[in-house]
Amino acid sequence: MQQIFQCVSNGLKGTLQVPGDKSISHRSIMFGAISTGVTEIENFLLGEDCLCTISCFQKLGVQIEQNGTKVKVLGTGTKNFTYPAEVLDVGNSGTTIRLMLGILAGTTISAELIGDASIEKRPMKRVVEPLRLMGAQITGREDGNFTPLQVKGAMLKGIHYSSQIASAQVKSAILLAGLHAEGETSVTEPYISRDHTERMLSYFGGYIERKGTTVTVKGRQKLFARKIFVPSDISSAAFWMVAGLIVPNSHIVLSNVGLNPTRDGIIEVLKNMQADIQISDLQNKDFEPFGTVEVSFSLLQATEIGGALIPRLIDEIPILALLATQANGKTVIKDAKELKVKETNRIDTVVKELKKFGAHIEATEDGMCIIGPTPLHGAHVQSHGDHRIGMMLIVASMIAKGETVIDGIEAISVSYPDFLTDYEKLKSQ
Ligand code: SPQ
Repeated sequence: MQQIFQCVSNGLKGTLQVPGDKSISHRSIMFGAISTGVTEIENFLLGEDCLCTISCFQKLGVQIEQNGTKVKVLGTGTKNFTYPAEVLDVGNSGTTIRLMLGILAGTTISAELIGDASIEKRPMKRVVEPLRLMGAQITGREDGNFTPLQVKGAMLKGIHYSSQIASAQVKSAILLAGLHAEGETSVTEPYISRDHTERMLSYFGGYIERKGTTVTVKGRQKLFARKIFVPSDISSAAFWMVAGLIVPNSHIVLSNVGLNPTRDGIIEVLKNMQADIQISDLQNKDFEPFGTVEVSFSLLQATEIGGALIPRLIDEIPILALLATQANGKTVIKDAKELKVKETNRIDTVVKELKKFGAHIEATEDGMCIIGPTPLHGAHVQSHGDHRIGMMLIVASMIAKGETVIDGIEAISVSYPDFLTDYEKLKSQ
């Protein structure tokens, strides 16, 4: 689907609560399904990715009731999963397929997992390999690196796994499998990736231990249903943080934004760039911190982003690249090779599409360099089917002089179906 956008003439103003966190929403269904009792979820993300997670667990016989953003999971544990009559289709969601492989590996169920054209290209060996070391039986295209994948439940044993990449999906798949394995399972990563799985596991009554970058779980644990409030997704809020900073005359307040320290790298970067950003009303309800984020139009300085910061803001790099086009000086983003295996190769798609607006941006081996500030002009661009590229392009259109035509706008429904409605609200206040 194609849509035409004009630049914003009078600033963006107002208060928004962006939808629930995608990573936490997925995990709330998964933990609800593998524990015993009724898990009641509030502010669940109704994005396509999370709806795929619901549908996959329903196909495994788990009862899930949905009423708007309130969801109930009637958990009876993995022992009561039933053989799915159909393949499990994860759509566009890397989190769904990788974490489900971990969950299914130690059950008595056999299932086939498939996804869309983007999922078909995303590497699965990163989870299949450690799961096989635990005894998992997984087959698939190119020795199990690509979908379709078949998993046949097996007896698992705990391992210690040292991961070469800081990936929450790799870590979570192994830990989830570890819950149904004999003995202890631990994962060490080069830097700490998002820790939602660890937090939720202990919130559901499980035992988990962290020492530095190593996390350990005990096998054969029992988990118990809980009430969950899903904070707003910082990765979705990021688009409005950047819009508020680069669209002249803007002031945006974002409420209940998840501020988990393993996800809040963007706040640190924005402060380094001298952005006018304030955090208030910090709360620590249940197991995930959240608060209010307020931004105003700012004159920004270039920065360098790399190392341990990368996993803390990996999904925000497309929108940070746009922000860097408006900052004074050369911004360097490095150590971010992981961008190449997301919904698209996000180094290539970001650089290619921002160049069309007139940005001075070049790809590097492990990231990109951006020189600013550069006035952008309207362009004919495309999302490449990647939700984060689609939303970044809409924000670019807000400051691009003239008309911007965006192809593939429907991709945004993966994580933020109401993005354009929220845009209208901020324009009209
Ligand atoms: O779920 P999916 O498709 O992998 O989604 C993305 C995204 O931009 O929404 C990545 F493309 O987020 C990942 C994130 O990059 C979600 C995630 C999680 O919930 O555990 C972890 C990160 O991926 P990884 O590979 O670093 O573990």
